[in-house]
Amino acid sequence: MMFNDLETTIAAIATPAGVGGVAVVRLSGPDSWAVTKALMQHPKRLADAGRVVVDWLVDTRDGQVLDQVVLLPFRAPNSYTGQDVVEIQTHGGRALVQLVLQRCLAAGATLAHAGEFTHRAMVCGRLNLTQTESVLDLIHAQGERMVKLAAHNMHQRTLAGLLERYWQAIQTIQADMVAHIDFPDEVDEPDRGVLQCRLEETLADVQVQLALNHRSQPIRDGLRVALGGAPNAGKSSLFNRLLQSERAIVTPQAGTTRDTLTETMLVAGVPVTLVDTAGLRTSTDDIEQQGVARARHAMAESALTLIVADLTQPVPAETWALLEQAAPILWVWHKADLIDCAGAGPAEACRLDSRLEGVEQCLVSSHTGQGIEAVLDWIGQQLDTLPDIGELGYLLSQRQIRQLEAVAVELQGAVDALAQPRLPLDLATVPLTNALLLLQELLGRDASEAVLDTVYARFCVGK
Ligand SMILES: Nc1nc2c(ncn2[C@@H]2O[C@H](COP(=O)(O)OP(=O)(O)OP(=O)(O)O)[C@@H](O)[C@H]2O)c(=O)[nH]1
Ligand SMILES: [Mg+2]
Repeated sequence: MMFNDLETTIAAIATPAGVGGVAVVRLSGPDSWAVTKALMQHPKRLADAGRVVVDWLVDTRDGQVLDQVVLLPFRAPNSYTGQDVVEIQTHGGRALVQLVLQRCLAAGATLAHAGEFTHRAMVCGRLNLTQTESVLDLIHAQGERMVKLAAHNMHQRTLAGLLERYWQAIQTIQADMVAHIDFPDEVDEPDRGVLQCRLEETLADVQVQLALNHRSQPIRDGLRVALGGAPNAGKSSLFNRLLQSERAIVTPQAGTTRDTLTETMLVAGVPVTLVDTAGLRTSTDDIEQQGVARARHAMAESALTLIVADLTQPVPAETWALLEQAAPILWVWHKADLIDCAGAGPAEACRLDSRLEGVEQCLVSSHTGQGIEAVLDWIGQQLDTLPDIGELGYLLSQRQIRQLEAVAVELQGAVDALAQPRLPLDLATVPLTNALLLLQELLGRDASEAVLDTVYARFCVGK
């Protein structure tokens, strides 16, 4: 992506489209103050950085006022981008904020590309690449846990610190090798065994981080929890009760839910996507067959499964078969409000069934709300196994994970080369150089255009 050069003053709407209390047009670049002044009724009021100004903006074409606005002026380098910046807070109307932006462009500003403000912050040294990426994570965070991790990284540069440590360790090892390769007469050949050990230590550290990050992805992407069971077991009712919303259709007719339905809620600060599915049974109806196939697929894909069984009915074979799943299971004895009714008998017997040995079970009624907390607690317990901020530091994105995996492959290559005494030392330095380049890219030093493009492509205009 071609960003404007830093001498160009850029402008964009920084708030989402729509009607709201306030909208923000942001300007960055050497002329941001001048552009703003051109629109102000009392331009002299914009005199000091950091002093909030209230004024009217005027449409220069007809002299009519546009809005009473709040102006936040910043002087370089003390701003988000590191340049002169003005943030114009208008009232949050779709047409109004567009008009203010248009007038800024007419007064000399250029429309910013997506992510261009943050890109400038990086170019001007206000943020490094890993902080830039956590700005993005913060904006896209769906739950409290991800918000805290992203903010922690912006604040503490945790990821940069970690990558820097790897970089230093690898660089020192490589330097020891190169010293001997370049000056064989003056520098003794370093002990290959010792070098190998040192590299293995760094490699192990990288692998621990990768494993930790793979395990923690639900904090970023959410956890899928499928509800499965027989038709009429009350899956959709439970789905609605957990979401506290009448999202799914519920009827006394077996086979009501056909397609899978998904909805996301937060549990312990982590996004949890509930998946309601069609009741499992053999059917000649083509639509229902497809629904059942989708239900099975949804359960196979989910991280957790809630098996819903109507406790007034015998448990059908298809429901028992769900116990074969690999994902952790909670067996929900449903319709607990009917427990005293005549039909409760079969379930009593089933509860003692040896097939349920070691399976967590709970008694739930979606009608009365009984046991709903227990279901949420169980999901919460599964989330307790996710590492906390102290252990994790920062949650890598998929791009960063792929890059760090490539670092691990290069380190393994160097370890393997060192393990073969007959191979010249030079051969072990090649993968180390590759590993250093990969780390440099992650840190945003010498980051290629392509890498920056992937990062900034996810930004919105105005950030
Ligand atoms: N007494 C009682 N009835 C319930 C409860 N939950 C659901 N029902 C009833 O059971 C019937 C089926 O409920 P649904 O939620 O549609 O069941 P489902 O498992 O989604 O059914 P399908 O979509 O057909 O697979 C409805 O008449 C509900 O009112 C409950 O906790 N107690
Ligand atoms: Mg249903």
